[in-house]
Amino acid sequence: MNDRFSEPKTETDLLKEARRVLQHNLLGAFTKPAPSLYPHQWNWDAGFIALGWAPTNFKQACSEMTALFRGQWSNGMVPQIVFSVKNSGKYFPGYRFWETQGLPGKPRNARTSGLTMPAVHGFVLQRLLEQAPDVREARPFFRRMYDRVLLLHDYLYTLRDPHGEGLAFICHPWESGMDNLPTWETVFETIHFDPEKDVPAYERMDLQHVDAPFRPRKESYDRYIYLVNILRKSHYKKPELWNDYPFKVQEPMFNAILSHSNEAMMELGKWLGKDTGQLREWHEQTNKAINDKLWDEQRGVYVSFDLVQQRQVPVVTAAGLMPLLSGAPDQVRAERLTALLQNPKFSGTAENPAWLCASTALDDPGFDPSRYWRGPVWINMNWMMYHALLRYNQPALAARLRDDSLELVRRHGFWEYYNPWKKQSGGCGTDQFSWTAALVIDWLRQ
Ligand code: 2M8
Repeated sequence: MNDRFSEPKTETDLLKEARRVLQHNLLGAFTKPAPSLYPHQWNWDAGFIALGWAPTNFKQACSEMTALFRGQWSNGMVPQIVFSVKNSGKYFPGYRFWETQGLPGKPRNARTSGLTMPAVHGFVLQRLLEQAPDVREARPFFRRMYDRVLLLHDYLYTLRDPHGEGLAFICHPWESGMDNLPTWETVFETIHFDPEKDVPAYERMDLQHVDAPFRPRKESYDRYIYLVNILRKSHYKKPELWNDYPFKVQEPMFNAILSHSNEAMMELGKWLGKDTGQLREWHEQTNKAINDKLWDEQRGVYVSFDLVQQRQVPVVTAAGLMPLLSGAPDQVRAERLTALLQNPKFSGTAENPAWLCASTALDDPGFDPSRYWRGPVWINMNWMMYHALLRYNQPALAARLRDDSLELVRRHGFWEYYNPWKKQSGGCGTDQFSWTAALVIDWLRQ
């Protein structure tokens, strides 16, 4: 926790500081997520970071996307991490641990991990196009990126959706971007492995930068590494690998982001004179499948579906509201979701109020206000939820998400995440966090 700033900040101060954070984390072609904890390029971070550069340095915004897609595999997968050669050895699991080197289909000129992340790229591109200083000059960039993103979506709809349901599965908590949700704990209740025998020796580096109570526990890291080990041992071969693979989850936010990116790509495609029929089909199919398979009527929220156990995972998280982003819920469901956001599960009580929006419901048994993804507020989640609520004509609630986010940053600085309780409020994880800065910039430009 840190309360470095005691003076109230104006929007101009905030903007200046936010730009300074991005500049500080800039590594040339891309911007790292944070000074020490994350010294490489991360997938969805790159998308959010591009939005932060767009108003002042459009070239750098494009460069973030180009650098990330240099890591795209020939099957379309865009990796979770594209490693910086200069920063080798500063993060675990580093490039060597993944054993992706020399694999067929992996790019020759980029070092990558072997997983993917939420496909934010389509909607990021659409927002970049709106800000292009010279649309004609930028056209070749958008044309290239359009093809790349289409290839990524095709990968997700084929290799990650073997039964053509319209829902892509994730094969690792890291793919959700929300690595430490209690949801994964529930999924792992039925995955049995021996940490001594089935997990290779490893040494974490995150705890050199952030205190242990803010980061995942050892049991969670053992699970992460157990899954990576299965993937790397089979050389990331798909789809045969998936037959007995233990972790296959259809997650609502991952699919809502994909679905929303399909819509955004349709707009981009029209502008480029492309046939966008496939994107429309994907968008409609995914929204329908999110409703048919991931809605939990009792809780009034969307939840993950465990494909191995063939059952829903009844854990209430902020990700369960995110189908609002792609327009999936009908009016009745949308009202239940917005009511949930305003009830004690996310808003707290008059005696103990909360900032919006806790990553895990405040009353979930796995909730922890300062541990990574177990409860803290994340600015990228709030930013997506803000846009989702505007889509459903909820300007006041959307404004609350924006105002809470800006207030947290104003009070505490550009942290990775924040304690959701107003009475304990403070920043957690790493400071000088790029997407926090980038999305503050995006909000303040509007
Ligand atoms: C966090 O994840 C990485 C692994 O990918 C880690 O903890 O080492 C997550 O918050 C993820 O969503 C984010 O993209 C990444 C970099 O900011 O950090």
